[in-house]
Amino acid sequence: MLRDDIICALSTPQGIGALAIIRVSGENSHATIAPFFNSKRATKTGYESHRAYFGDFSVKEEHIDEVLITFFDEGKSFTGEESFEISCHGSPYIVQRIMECILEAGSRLADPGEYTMRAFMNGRMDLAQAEAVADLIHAENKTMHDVALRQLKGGLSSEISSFRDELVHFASMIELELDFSEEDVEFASRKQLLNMLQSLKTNVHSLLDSFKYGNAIKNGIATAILGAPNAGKSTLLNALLGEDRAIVSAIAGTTRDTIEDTFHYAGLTYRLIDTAGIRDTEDYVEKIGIKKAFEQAEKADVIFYLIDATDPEKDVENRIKYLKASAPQAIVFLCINKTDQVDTDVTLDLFQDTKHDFFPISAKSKKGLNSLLEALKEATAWTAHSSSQTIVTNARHADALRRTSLAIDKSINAVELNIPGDLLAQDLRAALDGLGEITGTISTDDLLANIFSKFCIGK
Ligand SMILES: Nc1nc2c(ncn2[C@@H]2O[C@H](COP(=O)(O)OP(=O)(O)OP(=O)(O)O)[C@@H](O)[C@H]2O)c(=O)[nH]1
Ligand SMILES: [Mg+2]
Repeated sequence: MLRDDIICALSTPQGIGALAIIRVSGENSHATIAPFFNSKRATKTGYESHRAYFGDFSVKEEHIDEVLITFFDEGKSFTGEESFEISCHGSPYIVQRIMECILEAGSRLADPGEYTMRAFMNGRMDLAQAEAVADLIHAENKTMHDVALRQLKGGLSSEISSFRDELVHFASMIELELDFSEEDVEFASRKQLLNMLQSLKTNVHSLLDSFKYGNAIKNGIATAILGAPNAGKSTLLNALLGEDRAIVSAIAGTTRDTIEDTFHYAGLTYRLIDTAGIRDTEDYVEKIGIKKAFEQAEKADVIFYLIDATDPEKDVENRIKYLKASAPQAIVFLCINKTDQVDTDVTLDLFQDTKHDFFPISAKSKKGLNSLLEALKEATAWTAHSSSQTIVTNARHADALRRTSLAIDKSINAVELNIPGDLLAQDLRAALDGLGEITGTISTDDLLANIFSKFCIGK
């Protein structure tokens, strides 16, 4: 899969900017700029690794730009190959002309993620670290940034490797026993193996458990806004986002489809989901919207249930009971909206009997939203983690850990039941394979293509 040709790409965003960076990587790649780059210092010393050279980039008589080029020797670069970065002025015309020259001189456009894939193939990083590069670029909040950086520095990889090392030791002993099967020898103590498997099981489970946090950190904490039509759900969505994302109107049944957007608060990301107002209706489209609202509730981590203080529902207690039964995983916040329109004392009295905590708010005037958000922050503090803890954020890793965990259970079973070594060896191998998939010790071309195709071009 690894090709040894020279690749180039614009690594900074397209469009006008102060500067642009073009990356070139591959064996003997410096030859592609030899006809165009004229630098006084490079003429005297040649190119040294990790040094920047200032000079003119020209094609025959056409002076294209003044550029700064940084060189990296083979074995010392991000990709592990000889490579360099051209820093030029951020004009689309200049970028296009420089790229044309390098392409004509014998390189080709890089595929998405090809630099990182080369870094992986050349052993500069493992697969979990390569995936962390994409996570780091896409990190939208401090927590996600911390987790991605930790993974990039090998946090997850070193834990997985230490699990593998222990397993490899026992797996090879059991396989050795198979070679001497006639002689009834036991190279691996079953007691020690069992202890190791039990502790591995605990460790794998704790990593798997962290995926719940990891998923919330990466994709946002699913926060559904539900309630009767006209309760002010879309107004609340807009107020929290600070923009007119959803249509607001006094007509009940305005929102039909679900509307999602991300919202950041106190270093955490929430995926706010506005839904169709819940009521009995014969309208076909509205019915579909209401069904979708319940589906969102069933998947939500948090539900804001809005009640219109000017027109409260009669059977609030039952509604909340029903909601909590259909979405037992969710934390429900009862929000009494439009309190700007009513005497607050009367409202509080009205809902005092609900036996639930509730938040008097006005989505329109944004009154009470701070208290609601502070309560939200506290209720979702489970997504906070200690910086020393490794967190799994990638569904692919979680899937591999799940398979590893199954194989460990089978191995424990095999040891306890004193099952023949060949079957035990097979289960231990399966556990090793699951772990190996995470760091890429075991990978297929399809898997790699799938992972790296999601990267940006130039990374
Ligand atoms: N006075 C006041 N009016 C509000 C408040 N929140 C919403 N409204 C008004 O209530 C009406 C309905 O608001 P929406 O946000 O469209 O309500 P919704 O719950 O999304 O309604 P559907 O999409 O039909 O289910 C609009 O006229 C809003 O301006 C509030 O806090 N105070
Ligand atoms: Mg609406």
